Amino acid sequence: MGATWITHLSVRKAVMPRLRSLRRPAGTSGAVLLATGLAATGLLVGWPGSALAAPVTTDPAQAAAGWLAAQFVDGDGDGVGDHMEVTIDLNGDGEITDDERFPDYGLTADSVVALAAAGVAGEASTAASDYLEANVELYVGDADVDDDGVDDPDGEYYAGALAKTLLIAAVTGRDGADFGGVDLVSRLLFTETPDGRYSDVSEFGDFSNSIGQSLAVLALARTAPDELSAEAKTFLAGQQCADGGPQDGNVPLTLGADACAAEAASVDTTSFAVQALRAIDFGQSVDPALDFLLRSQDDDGGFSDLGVTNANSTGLAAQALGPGERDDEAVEAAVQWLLSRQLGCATPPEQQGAVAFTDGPDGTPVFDDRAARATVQAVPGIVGVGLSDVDAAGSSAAAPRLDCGPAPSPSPGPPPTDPGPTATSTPTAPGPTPSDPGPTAGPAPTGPGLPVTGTAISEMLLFAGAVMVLGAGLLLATRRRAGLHR
Ligand SMILES: [Ca+2]
Ligand SMILES: [Ca+2]
Ligand SMILES: [Ca+2]
Ligand SMILES: [Ca+2]
Repeated sequence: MGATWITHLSVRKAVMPRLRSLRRPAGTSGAVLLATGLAATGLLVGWPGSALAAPVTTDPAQAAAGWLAAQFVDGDGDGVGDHMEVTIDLNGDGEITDDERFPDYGLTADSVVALAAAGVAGEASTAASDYLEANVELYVGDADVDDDGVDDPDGEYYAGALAKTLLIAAVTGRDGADFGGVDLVSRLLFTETPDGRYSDVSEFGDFSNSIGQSLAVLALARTAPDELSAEAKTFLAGQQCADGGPQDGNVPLTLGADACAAEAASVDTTSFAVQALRAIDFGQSVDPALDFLLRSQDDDGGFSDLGVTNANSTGLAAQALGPGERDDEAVEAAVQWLLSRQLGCATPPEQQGAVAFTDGPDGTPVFDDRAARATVQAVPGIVGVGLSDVDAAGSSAAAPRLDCGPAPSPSPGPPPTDPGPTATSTPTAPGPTPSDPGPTAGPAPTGPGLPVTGTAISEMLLFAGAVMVLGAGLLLATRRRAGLHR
């Protein structure tokens, strides 16, 4: 399907910021909440027939990565899944047609990181990276508006997307200076302000945040360390709370926010920032940020953001705390929390291997539309590899599936009696349906696409309206609205 829905420049410019809004909080609980908006949409397409021949594994991280690869949709028609998709029921008829399916570039990139962390699914990783290259300007912005081969100052440069894509180039061993024909390094540097902030250059405003800053520092440290300015290092370090109080070491999502305010506490953002700061010499210690994370850990080993203990935050914190860095027991507890949320052999085949976002009301992992976004963050945490080190080199080609005995076959056979080897994954109840994530699952739709309190969902519905109407006034209102919570 590719970009057939974006054919005219004005339409592209209208839609691009919506996509940016969609991907912007990737890796945050906000993104997780967004994933709720994928309800009833077919993002989770189930296990493709070809995957039935996939090798099996008892390794939790590899099984989770294999599940992720199985969610990839085939965008270029070669029969190989290559990207994650977001679907939006624009006309509200309860069904998803082809023009209501959109690539989710940010989640696709996150998936590449997860596959690399697990060291499997090299074929899927290559397909996804090729897809990101082929569509790079739809994600990072079209800086060369007139397509004369020279970037234009009045083009679109999205700092966070440029940073994440450059990180993908590093992870996959591709040339960040020629990624799909785009010099990601020079474009990212173009967004740097004199004070060291990587800011969106866009006619729609600047929505850059601390996660993007962290990704930019990480990506440049890996690909072009000489281009990492002293200002950029100190700018990120300067986002931390340093008052010695309960939020000391916290890095808020919003740049320039009061980092010491209770409402600015963010396990997710701090976890990204720790990884970036650890990758550079910025003249200070990362200990305060690590201490903040350790103070934030729940008694059961999990981490929460926005009040919900979840696999995203726990996976990110596990990446940041890292094995052997500060507190092995804290890391091990976080990993165990993640493993106990992995869907095991007692669940339907299309769920096996996924890591649930959180628990349902009955205390068992709930499989819903947030699973993909949760799993991409959980895998590197389980493996114990961070964003400064994760590398796709040497990954095996195939995407394995969790070893649950004989694969399901069209002809009815004896039911599998072996519950499977993943002792840590023992959900026995099927849990609530995706349309009923339960009261502990955070903002969630009460029906297809209907938000309760999720701002990301509101954003999504506004996006949907914008796509349908493409009215300048509505777009402006959408933009303004979208900016309210970031
Ligand atoms: Ca393909
Ligand atoms: Ca529809
Ligand atoms: Ca262009
Ligand atoms: Ca140009």
